[in-house]
Amino acid sequence: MALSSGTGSIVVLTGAGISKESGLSTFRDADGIWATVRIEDVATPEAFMRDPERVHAFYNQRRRGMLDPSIRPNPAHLALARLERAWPDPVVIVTQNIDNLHEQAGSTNLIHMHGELEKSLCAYCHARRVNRGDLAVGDICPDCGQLGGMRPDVVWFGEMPLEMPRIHAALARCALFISIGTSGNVYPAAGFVQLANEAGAETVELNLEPSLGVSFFDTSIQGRASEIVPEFIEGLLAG
Ligand code: BV8
Repeated sequence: MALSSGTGSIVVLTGAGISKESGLSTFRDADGIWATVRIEDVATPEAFMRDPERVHAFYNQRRRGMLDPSIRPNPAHLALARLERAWPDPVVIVTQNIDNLHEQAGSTNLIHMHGELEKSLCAYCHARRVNRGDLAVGDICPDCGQLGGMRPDVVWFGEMPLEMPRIHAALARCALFISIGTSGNVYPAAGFVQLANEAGAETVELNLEPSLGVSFFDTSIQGRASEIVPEFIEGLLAG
């Protein structure tokens, strides 16, 4: 088993809490995003059909915020990139986050199951492109030339998260599952710990406070990600 043997593949699930100390808001903390705007108004396909300008404004503001040079990876992101380089077996990060902080920290084996704010998606031809500017209703798709289909490449509620077969395959063979900075509110991500348990993996939660799924974890450590994640990873690498 990973914690004792120093081998075996690792799946890491991250949520908004890992990016909090980098300056990005979480969703369900008292000062979180859903405290000021409703999911139904900005994070569903129906919202986009009903009021695309409002949805574009919501994501354009978050994209500008994320791309501010002051928003940088914190020691938790950096510790995960070090784990990927130093661990003898595969380490994959499955992130619910749509920010680019894991990439900036140097992680490469990374799955953005809820999409990426730094990409656009055409609702007509499904082309994905890196996009760092504002998106608007009047945008024409550079790939198919159609008007009005450009959207942030983000998985909204009611839409299927990305790369689920790849995620399930990684969970089925992992020896260690680490969940960091997520409240365990949103499925299917919140159910991954149970799949890891079924695979016989050790399961660890590193979070500011116990998540809704804390009872499914073998170990739960509370604290700020920038402190407890590097500490945990150094302990893992020290064997
Ligand atoms: C799906 C992208 C099915 C957008 C997001 C009815 C109809 C349809 C579906 C459902 C339904 N009822 C339930 C569902 C399932 C639904 C769901 O789970 N709803 C919940 C609200 C009940 N899920 C879905 O809809 C998913 N799709 O089910 O599809 C399907 C089947 C077949 C075919 C087609 C479809 C899609 C879900 C994805 C939605 N998109 N994000 C965007 O970002 O704008 S989810 C959203 O919540 C966030 O993006 C984030 O990814 C996710 C989870 O939030 P967290 O990351 O956990 O953040 P949170 O604030 O909640 O928690 C932060 C934690 O960090 C806290 O615990 C805090 O204590 C901690 N913390 C804070 N500071 C620190 C810290 N920890 C450490 N250090 C710190 N410093």
